[in-house]
Amino acid sequence: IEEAAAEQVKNNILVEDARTGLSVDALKRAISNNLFYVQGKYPEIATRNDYFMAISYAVRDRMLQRWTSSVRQYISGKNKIVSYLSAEYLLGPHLANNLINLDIYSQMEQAVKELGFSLDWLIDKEVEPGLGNGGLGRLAACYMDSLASLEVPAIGYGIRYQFGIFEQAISDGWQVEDTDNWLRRGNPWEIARREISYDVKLGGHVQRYIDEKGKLINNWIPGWVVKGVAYDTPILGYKVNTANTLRLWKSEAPRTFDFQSFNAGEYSNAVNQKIICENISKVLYPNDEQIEGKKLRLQQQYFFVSCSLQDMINIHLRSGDKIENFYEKFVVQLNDTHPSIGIAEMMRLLLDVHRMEWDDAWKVTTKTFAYTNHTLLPEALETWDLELFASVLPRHLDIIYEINKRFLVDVTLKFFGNHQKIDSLSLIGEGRRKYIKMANLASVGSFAINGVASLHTELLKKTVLKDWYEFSPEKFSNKTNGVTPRRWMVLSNPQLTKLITSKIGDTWIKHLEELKGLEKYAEDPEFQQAWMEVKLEQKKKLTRKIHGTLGMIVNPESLFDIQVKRIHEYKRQHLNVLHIITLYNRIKRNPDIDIVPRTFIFAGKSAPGYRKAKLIIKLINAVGKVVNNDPDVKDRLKVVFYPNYNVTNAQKIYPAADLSEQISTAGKEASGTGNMKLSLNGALTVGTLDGANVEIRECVGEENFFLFGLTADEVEKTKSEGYRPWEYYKNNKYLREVIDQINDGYFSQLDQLIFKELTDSLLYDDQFMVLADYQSYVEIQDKIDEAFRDKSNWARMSILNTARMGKFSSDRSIREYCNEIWKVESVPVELIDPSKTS
Ligand code: C3B
Repeated sequence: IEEAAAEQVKNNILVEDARTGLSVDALKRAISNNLFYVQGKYPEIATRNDYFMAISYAVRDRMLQRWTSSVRQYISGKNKIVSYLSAEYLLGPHLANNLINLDIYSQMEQAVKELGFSLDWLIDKEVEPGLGNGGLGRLAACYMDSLASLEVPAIGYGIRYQFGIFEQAISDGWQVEDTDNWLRRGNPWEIARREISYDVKLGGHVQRYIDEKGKLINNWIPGWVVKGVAYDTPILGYKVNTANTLRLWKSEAPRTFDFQSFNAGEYSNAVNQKIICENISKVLYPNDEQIEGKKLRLQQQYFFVSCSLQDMINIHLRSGDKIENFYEKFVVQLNDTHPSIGIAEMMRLLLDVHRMEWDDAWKVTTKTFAYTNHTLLPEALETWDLELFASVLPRHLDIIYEINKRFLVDVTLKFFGNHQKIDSLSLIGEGRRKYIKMANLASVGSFAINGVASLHTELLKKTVLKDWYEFSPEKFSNKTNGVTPRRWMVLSNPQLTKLITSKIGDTWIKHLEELKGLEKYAEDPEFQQAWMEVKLEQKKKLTRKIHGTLGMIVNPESLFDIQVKRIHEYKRQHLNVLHIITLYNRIKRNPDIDIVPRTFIFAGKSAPGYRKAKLIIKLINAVGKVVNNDPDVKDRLKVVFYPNYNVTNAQKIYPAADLSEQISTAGKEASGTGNMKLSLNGALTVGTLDGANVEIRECVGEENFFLFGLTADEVEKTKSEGYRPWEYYKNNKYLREVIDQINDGYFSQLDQLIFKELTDSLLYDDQFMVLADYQSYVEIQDKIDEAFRDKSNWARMSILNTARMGKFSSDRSIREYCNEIWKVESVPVELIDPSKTS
């Protein structure tokens, strides 16, 4: 505190300023002021939300100096800005994170306490912005944190969905969805910048003519126009002056449009237009790795990408620079193919608005964009029906045809006569209907292409992007994902943070490799004990949470076996369930059997239209109901489905995990990031050689990782030789027993139909090799049972897991992107003195 105050004096800022002061007294005064002047309340009638808002505004005030200073430096300076384009940001609650990054957590805790409340109580009040589905959106949030913490100039662009990812409730074991009205109590973290807005054209047709200079003009006459308004949220770096901007676009009706209809006396028509325009940023599509080829989704993608590119060009030109140098000011990262329409939009803006020639425009475009691929699943590869595409973006279709025409000339030169190659690289697919391949548009228009874990990148080069790799191998590289240790350790596990810091100081928070320093304590019995006490404390907290939410009592001394992530067949939550039933059957056969008590905790959402995933949720709950209530089990097994998995809940679950389930079919999970957060928090992993598991195992040591299952190569080989899941069922009596029980209605009050779709797909198709991996999974789980009995050894392995996770900080990932793709450097921000800006 003293240092901060001295810093303020140095910078000539009034130490006790109500908006910037960092002392407990200044914070108290700020909160009271905000309660009175912003919320219009006095303590006797203020609600918990009023206090939450008052404290949040006090925090935001303290961020604003950093924010405006950062913006000024970026716009005026010559430095390059990273522009991250993402349809999703899964930020999680801001308050606690901002307190940590501002380094005023303890002062605020004290200030709130002196006002008669607990800070935790207010932190728990925040409704998180759930503007993403899962890993991809959360990665974007971690990357924004690391960019700011590394003082890299960056803007994140996206959509300000009015409704984020749905809220999940469980009713009779089934998932039910409710709308996520996250803005209903206001959002203290954003600033609406009404003056920053852009028009976005949609639909209509293209008029072509030759102008007086003999130049071909393409005039896009839109069917309608929407306006995008900027809503900015500051993203603070950890203990630095940098505060970057997350700029989310809200769609509205442009005024001019309303006037036309109003003038014509068509009042209801005008109102209708308003609704249609606002619809674009209304709701996040809740599908994860499954495309839904809906027109509105394409409109969303184009809407935010067009606003963002117009904004970047505007920023660039305002600094007095020429459009030809755009790529020297901005580098644009495409978070999967969702924003890849940006490549055609950039061409349109350069050609039609800034009147550049094709070759010059193409040069600028292809020096601007880089593309990250996040999945190998064929059903997640975006394509757009050509007719639908033309009805939304007629001008872009022309442009894509032209890009393709020129590109295929190069392809033909390289792969002369190879029609397979030409078909596969073409931006247009020709099936029963023609379609546009967005991964191909992203690949042709980007100077760099990366996967998100080493195995994933290798598989990309061998499978979905094989022909691209052969055509331009120099574009490819790997950038293994990472997670921010600020949110995923300092914020969510303060007790472990404290214990670690007591041994190795606190610089590991910015340099996660320093966790290595813990290795030498791994065998120290005292440290082991302290370590396991923290774990137990976190498990007790989660136990209380489970009791509060579900009314269930679980034993905090039991092994917390945790699988939390989106529900998807490839992630194989049902393999986990088969193991639970296997243990249950052992107990039923021999009620006195000695097994380690376990609490199986599941959490995750299913896409609302994904029937089999929803059925898996039902199965987990159905098995839970039987297992949890069977007296023979004597509470040795408990199955918990924790509802509404989101960032808020994840923060409470990860610290309590003993075992991290990372059991996807090898070759299917691009990286995973939950695997990193869990291991960082001292959980041991049971996993396949998939995604980043491979690298985690390399780092923590194979003796500290529970490996099982087929490798990606073996999966392919088994499939090509004709995989028959039925054989596994027939030849394994325990597996047979488990599947038969599900089928016979043992877990569904004798209803034999309910799970049939699931068991049939396991027995006769089993795309995800659940039955093939069953035996190996059960065997490794038996080893885990054994390992958990040796408390000291388990503690040692747990400590080593944390100690060796340094690589998986998103700071490391972002450094790699900066050095190897973006070529940007950090720019320390000088603070502006607000009292001296006139
Ligand atoms: C996810 C992948 O499924 C994860 O393996 C990966 O760790 C993250 O992205 C981040 O790279 N993913 C997602 O959440 N949504 C998609 N549409 C595609 C991938």
